[in-house]
Amino acid sequence: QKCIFSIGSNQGDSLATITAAIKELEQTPGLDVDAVSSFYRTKPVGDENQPDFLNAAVRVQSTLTPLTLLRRTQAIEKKHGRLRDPSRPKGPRTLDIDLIVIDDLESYSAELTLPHPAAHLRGFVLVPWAEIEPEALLPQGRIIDLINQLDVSGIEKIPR
Ligand code: PH2
Ligand code: MG
Ligand code: MG
Repeated sequence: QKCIFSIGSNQGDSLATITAAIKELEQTPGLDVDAVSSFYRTKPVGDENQPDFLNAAVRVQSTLTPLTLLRRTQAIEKKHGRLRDPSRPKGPRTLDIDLIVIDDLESYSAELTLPHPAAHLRGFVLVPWAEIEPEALLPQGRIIDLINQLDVSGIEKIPR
């Protein structure tokens, strides 16, 4: 299957952390990274009282089950010292890897909702994704059309 991941970080050396996380994804048996977006500096969304994020999107081809993919991304997050402050669900983190879509799968399990329920509202997910897959679709529409309905002024592409 084809999967899209959104990766974010706003604590520590975010550039090094995201670069390492992509390498670790690549080293996963049954998973091939086939496209990586530029990195973007983005204004925090949700909980605004925190540093800017670095965000990127990654497309992979995988033969793993959705829950195996989720476990793998959670293990990579943990390895990078991801601590969750339960009082700040949208607060600062060293590494966040979110599974956005797997093909056109729709899942409503407690553990994994696909597509990611907020993806269509988040410029920091859609803008990097559109760079590597401009024709992509969500249930809400074409991602390039969704981007046009959002304020993306807080999203800045970092030249490679
Ligand atoms: N992640 C969040 C909450 N807010 N804002 C930006 N700009 N980028 C993120 O990755 C992000 C966020 C929760 O995961
Ligand atoms: Mg997230
Ligand atoms: Mg997450």
